[in-house]
Amino acid sequence: MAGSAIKSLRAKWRIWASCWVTAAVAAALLVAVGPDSAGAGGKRRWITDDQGRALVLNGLNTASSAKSEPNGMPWIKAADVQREKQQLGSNFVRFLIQWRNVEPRPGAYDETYLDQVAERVHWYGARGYHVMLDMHQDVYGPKTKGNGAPAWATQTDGLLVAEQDQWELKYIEPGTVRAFDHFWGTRQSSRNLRARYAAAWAHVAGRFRDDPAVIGYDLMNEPWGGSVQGAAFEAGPLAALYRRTLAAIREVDHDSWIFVEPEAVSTNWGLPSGLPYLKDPRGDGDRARIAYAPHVYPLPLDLGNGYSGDAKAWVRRTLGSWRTQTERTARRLNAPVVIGEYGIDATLPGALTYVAAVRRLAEEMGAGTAYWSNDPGPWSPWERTKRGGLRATRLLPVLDRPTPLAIAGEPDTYEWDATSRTLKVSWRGARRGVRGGTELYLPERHFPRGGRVTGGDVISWDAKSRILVVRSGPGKHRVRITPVPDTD
Ligand code: 9MR
Repeated sequence: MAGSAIKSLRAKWRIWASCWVTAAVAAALLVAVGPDSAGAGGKRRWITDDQGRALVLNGLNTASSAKSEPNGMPWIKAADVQREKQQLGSNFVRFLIQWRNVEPRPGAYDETYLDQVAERVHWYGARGYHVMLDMHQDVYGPKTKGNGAPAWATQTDGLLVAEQDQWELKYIEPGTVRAFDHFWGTRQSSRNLRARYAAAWAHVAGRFRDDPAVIGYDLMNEPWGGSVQGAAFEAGPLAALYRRTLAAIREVDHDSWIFVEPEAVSTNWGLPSGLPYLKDPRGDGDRARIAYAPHVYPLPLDLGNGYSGDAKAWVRRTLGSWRTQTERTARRLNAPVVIGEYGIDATLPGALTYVAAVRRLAEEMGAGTAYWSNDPGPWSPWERTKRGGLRATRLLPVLDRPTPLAIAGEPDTYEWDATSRTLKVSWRGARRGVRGGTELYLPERHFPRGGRVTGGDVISWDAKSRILVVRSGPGKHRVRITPVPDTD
């Protein structure tokens, strides 16, 4: 593209972005979203495994490629899941599904599609992964030059969607705005698409409720309000859809986690969310299983910058405000946090430092992470070779980071300190309700001869999976793991 065209595109994007920042800040100031502590017990919540251990979910999104495949399947084979397990030690995947594939005709669910999803879920489950099913959409659906919603659920009233070089700009095309308005019911419409959406989710939940690999459901990727925006959207039609879908899912699945996202534009950039407390029909407080799954994409990176030069300080500030806002919303929702997406073109200057910074932020927040995405290319830990194979990119070693995966008790802090090459983990062991030890992933690149533990007892070490299990029990635990030196 010619330089001037890029400039004008950037200018357009900047104008849109700055309008958004202003509008969202104003909305946040003007609209009361309720006290931060509504429904919250104050302490951080954790997603737990079947042994009652706090999970530190860590993995990738699978996969952007699924969006454009007619059958909705991602590019992976079982061997790719195996490769990921070996090379990254992940225990989590955000797996993309789409409404258009689940319900190709109104009320008719495609069981063949769900079987194929189940087969892939099994590839992960067999390797110890927890799978979050993400009902993905970008720009509503294929009929609005996006992906997600079926054609039968897309009503544009003849309004157009022009192609855009920056794909996010299609969100403000008239046809897209209209399709969302019809979906949210903010225009007069004869059909209730939200009821269909909730029913489709209940069908999916009915199909996966007994699958131990599936940890829960991400109700909608990056919601967009159409012509109703900001807190008016999040506390209005979005919360209403979440409540309806929650109720429908809980009719069939009492226990899976339900992940909710805020409106993406604005919150991805560190601005406040107006999402209100959502009551889980299974109970309040520690009974509730609603998790908060926002994305983080600082605006300067959206504009094509790397994590360098002037943009770096801006991105750093964005990460700070993103954390403040995310923790605020999570407290309001009484929800643990999983960063459903973070990512960058890893060939940009400073990109690797940025990815490490987000991982560090997640450690500080006690948040899970799913990197966007596993699709081979410049954003990914893998790229295609000329002969069609896969090889690691510069990003892979950054994502392959020492981390606890499951903590047998109430986590206090954990951190990979790259400078001192120490994994530090502290927690309070529980008297009852938690079984097993604390599981730590020690990648070969940092711990070639395994880990030396101070402050705790080793239960087991598996050099193949690189999992070290440390004993827990009532009381405070503070362990440090350093690489076993060559001379030992
Ligand atoms: O990386 C994806 C890009 O290749 C697609 O063109 C685009 C539109 O489908 O989606 C990108 O992925 C986005 C994801 O779906 C939602 N969050 C932001 C991701 C990166 O832009």
